[in-house]
Amino acid sequence: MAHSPPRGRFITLEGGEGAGKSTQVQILADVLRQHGIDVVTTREPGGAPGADILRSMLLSGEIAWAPQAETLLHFAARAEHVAKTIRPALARGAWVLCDRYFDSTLVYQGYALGGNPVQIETLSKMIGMMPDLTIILDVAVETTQARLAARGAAADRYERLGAPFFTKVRDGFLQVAIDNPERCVVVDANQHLSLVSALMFTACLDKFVELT
Ligand code: T5A
Repeated sequence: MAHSPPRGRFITLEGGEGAGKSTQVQILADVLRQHGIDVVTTREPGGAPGADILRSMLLSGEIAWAPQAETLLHFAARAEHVAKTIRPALARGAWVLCDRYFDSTLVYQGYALGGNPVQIETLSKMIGMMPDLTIILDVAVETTQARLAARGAAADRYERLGAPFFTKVRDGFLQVAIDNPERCVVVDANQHLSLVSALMFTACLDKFVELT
């Protein structure tokens, strides 16, 4: 009798701008591949063709979205991403590393921009794809600003909101970790890249017996 492959693992990386998520997703993917794991890396908003179209609509700043419209667009992109990329990858046994997921909507559109957290939690439940592990890269606001300045690229809609906004975002992610201790690990991301990578892999070792 044919057996279906075991469901893969779903790991999300969260944190403010410049925390190092995109950099660390690639490093962790390489480490997991060295352990023989099939890894898919992806990001939000985006991660599927339709979701990428919504990403540019959200980040360009061309339209000042009504707050509820902005929240719903993030969830529309997420629904597409889960259906077209995340769920199929997990079903074939791959591990999915996702740069931002629904905690970002709770923190940005909820805590930092004043949206209703209960409604956002309801939408997250509707999506119904819970991460096995969420690593929150915590950086000081000064670190965020220094890294964005060093990168020198044009600021997107959220980066333009500045230090008071970054503070709310940082506090919001720390609150998410307090509220969800079973799936969240906070890593101090002010440190050297290699130390951050090592702490992230330790979090994976602690969570997933198949790595030990
Ligand atoms: N958003 C997203 C919402 O409002 N709601 C949502 O539901 C979702 C999903 C996405 C924006 O959308 C918002 C949040 C965001 O504002 P994005 O361009 O994808 O936009 O933005 P970010 O995800 O924030 O990506 P960033 O590139 O800004 O930050 P990362 O990925 O955390 O950082 P990274 O890896 O690009 O690193 C930034 C710089 O710092 C250096 C890197 O080399 C790079 O130059 N760096 C370090 N330097 C020293 N020491 C370290 N430890 C370092 N780690 C990285």
